[in-house]
Amino acid sequence: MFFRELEAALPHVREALGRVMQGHEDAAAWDVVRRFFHHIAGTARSVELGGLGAAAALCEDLCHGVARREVTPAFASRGLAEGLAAVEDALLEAGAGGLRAPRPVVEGGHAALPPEGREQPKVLVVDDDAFSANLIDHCLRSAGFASSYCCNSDDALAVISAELPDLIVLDVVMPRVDGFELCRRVRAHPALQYTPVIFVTRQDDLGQRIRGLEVGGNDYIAKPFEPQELVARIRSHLQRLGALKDLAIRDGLTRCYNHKYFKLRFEQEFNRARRYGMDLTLALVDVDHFKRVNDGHGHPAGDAVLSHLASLLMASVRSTDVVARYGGEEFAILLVHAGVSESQVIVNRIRERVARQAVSVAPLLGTPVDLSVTISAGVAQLASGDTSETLLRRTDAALYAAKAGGRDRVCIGEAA
Ligand code: GH3
Ligand code: MG
Ligand code: MG
Repeated sequence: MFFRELEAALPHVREALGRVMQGHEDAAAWDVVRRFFHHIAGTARSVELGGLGAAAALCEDLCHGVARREVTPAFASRGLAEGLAAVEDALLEAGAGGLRAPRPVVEGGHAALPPEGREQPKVLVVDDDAFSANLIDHCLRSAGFASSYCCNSDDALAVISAELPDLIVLDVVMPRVDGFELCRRVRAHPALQYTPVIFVTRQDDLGQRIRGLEVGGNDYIAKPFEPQELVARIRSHLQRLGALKDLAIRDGLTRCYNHKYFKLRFEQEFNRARRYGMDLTLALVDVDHFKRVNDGHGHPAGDAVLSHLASLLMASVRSTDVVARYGGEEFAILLVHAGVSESQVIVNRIRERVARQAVSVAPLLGTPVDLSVTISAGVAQLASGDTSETLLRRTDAALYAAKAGGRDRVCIGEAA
């Protein structure tokens, strides 16, 4: 339906655009063009053509820009002609590929919408030209980012420090504090050292691009920019940053969270459970006689056992629970919204699985061996008198009791 409507409107729009391109001061023609792009901007997202929607929104902005005398009709009509060509391409593609399943024009244009419950990446645009800032902002919002912009580079650092965006788009040429200087200041801020910065430079200005990299910028995009390219570059930088952040909080061998991150989350979850009166249970899991595995089969075999155990732990709890490598062969599990009795059941089930499932370890030379290990665990629930230290201590004491009691068992921490 959407495509048929567009197809029907195309001849009128082509004609109207032809008139405005020839320099006619024709308000009715401008209106036809503006309404056409307005319609696409509003509807394209819902038919999985988010990229086309973003491009149409830019075209609509161009029409407004002409009406407000912020851009010349000649400048705007070139952009509009490109916008129209994009619509025609989408129609051709829809005709070839079937009207029901159009492909997004901007790669991942629709997929860019954040999954439920996940926060949209925050992007801040700094550009002294309000029109340009608005255009970029609009384009980023259409692609699913939480974008905002700032037109005064004097205020920008304060805004950036307060907002701590995930990525910054910086115009180069700005009065007083230019983009390069601003980038230098951003990099000097401890919380912003790794925040990707993308410069908006003049076309073909190699000097600007090089300076941008020298002052700590990560990338550049030339003006007039291609929305699809800007969105693709931003997405790629954010992905890389996400991978980097993940690397910093995970243990290299087992891929579960590391001790440092566990401590942080433990405090957060402890405070949250306290504030909202929710259940929270901590479990500490330790491999029994692990030294024997290393001594008997070598360190790499021990590593394989730890890796396998971590996967089993992560697969056995809810995605909101936190599994971390607490020490060498000791793991911590934070069971959120869970009391001690259900946690005991969960941890005991894990214990049974570990004891049942041998890990097949393949040495470089020779035949694979099946290694069986057992685990001991201590489990304790947050009680009213607890601090995070006492909860940890009670859990540790329960683990000690499990070891002392003969291993391969789960013990409950004594009441606080
Ligand atoms: P218990 O049942 O009392 O816990 O005995 P255990 O042998 O498991 O405990 P102990 O603390 O005596 O030994 C733990 C061993 O774990 C010693 C250490 O070399 C080994 N270990 C720690 N980290 C790693 C690791 O990353 N890989 C391997 N392969 N071994 C590790
Ligand atoms: Mg051990
Ligand atoms: Mg140990």
